[in-house]
Amino acid sequence: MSITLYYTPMGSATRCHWALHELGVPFEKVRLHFDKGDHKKPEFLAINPNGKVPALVDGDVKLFESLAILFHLGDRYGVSRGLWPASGTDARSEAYVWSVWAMVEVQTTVFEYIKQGGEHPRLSLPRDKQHKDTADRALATWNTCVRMLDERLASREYLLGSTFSLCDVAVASVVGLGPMMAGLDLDSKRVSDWLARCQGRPALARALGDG
Ligand SMILES: N[C@@H](CCC(=O)N[C@@H](CS)C(=O)NCC(=O)O)C(=O)O
Repeated sequence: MSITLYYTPMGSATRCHWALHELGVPFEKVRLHFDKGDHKKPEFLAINPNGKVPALVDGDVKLFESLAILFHLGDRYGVSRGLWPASGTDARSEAYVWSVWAMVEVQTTVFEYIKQGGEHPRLSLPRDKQHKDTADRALATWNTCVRMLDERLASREYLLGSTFSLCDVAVASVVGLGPMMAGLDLDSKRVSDWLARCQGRPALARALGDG
């Protein structure tokens, strides 16, 4: 069965790219070029009708949405490799909770902060259109998210216990955006240390190097 990842470097596809290297499964990569409109061409829209990267073809199944791809990779290849909890276990349910939380709560908060309080050339509103109250609320939510992670990591080295899993890929790939794209502080040594452990994984370096 062959796996093909459609990607651009340094974006939502990176978490899937990272996960594939963690799993050590063979895969092909197809890099898309936004400036050439590759992501809106009919041959790519036949794989991802949403016209965005990442997309993944695994045998007969065509997938999009980076988190759904991560779940698929965990289910299909991660359990036997100790990188994803077995189906039906409490740990599997917790993996869903933290991964979805990162994508829905944390990522939305980071992008809201960038839009309303940041200086990103493409993602921030012009200064005179930004709402300070909204930016302040996003900052408060960010700090709550960091506190939640701090508590979760108080008794565990990684999100699901003593070993790294694809749940850490999902959450670290989002939490890392706060400091990197929005200049948000990680006001917890425990969380910064966990993020550094995740970001120091050779599989991530390989994914970034491949890009
Ligand atoms: N929720 C999607 C977001 C995908 C996404 O926004 N990808 C960006 C690159 S990071 C993209 O393809 N942008 C092209 C476009 O919006 O036209 C996911 O997690 O896969």
